[in-house]
Amino acid sequence: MAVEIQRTLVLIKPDGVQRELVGDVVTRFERKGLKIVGMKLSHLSEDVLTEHYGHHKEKPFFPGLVAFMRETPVVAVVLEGLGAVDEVRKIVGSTNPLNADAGTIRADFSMSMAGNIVHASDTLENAAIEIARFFKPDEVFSYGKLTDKYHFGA
Ligand code: FUP
Repeated sequence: MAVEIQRTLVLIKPDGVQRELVGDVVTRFERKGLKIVGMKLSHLSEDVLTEHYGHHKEKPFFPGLVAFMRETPVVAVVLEGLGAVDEVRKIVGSTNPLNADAGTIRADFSMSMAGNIVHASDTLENAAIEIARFFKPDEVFSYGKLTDKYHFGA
């Protein structure tokens, strides 16, 4: 089956912002060939975080997770490209940086499960939900790149 062009959501979390890793993180996605179609700083509310991390609501680490995510604004990014959801998850690495493959963002920049630098959507369905959670429709853009015509395998 041909790989389709997808959009996915990334959040550079407060540890990434505080450790001045925003540029390094964004560079990894750009170097891969993913297109930035949305990007902004956002200070997340408790309500938005409770929705975003709803699958962890009953876990003991949930209050700490919400407090951590509100320490500073996060950088929210929408990335577009062939198979973007899985490609971005590969670049990000496993949730626990100690288990993440070398070369991934989480393995290379962190040793902390709580402070694992980035969030990335895990499925195409969740990507659509999460993009709509953090971006208004007119904050996500469509535009051409010189390299668009070299999407071999599409
Ligand atoms: P991921 O999809 O890789 O971001 O992983 P999860 O949605 O399972 O986890 C979201 C965040 O909850 C993690 F990035 C960090 C935090 N978390 C913990 O602090 N402890 C855990 O045991 C699991 C998750």
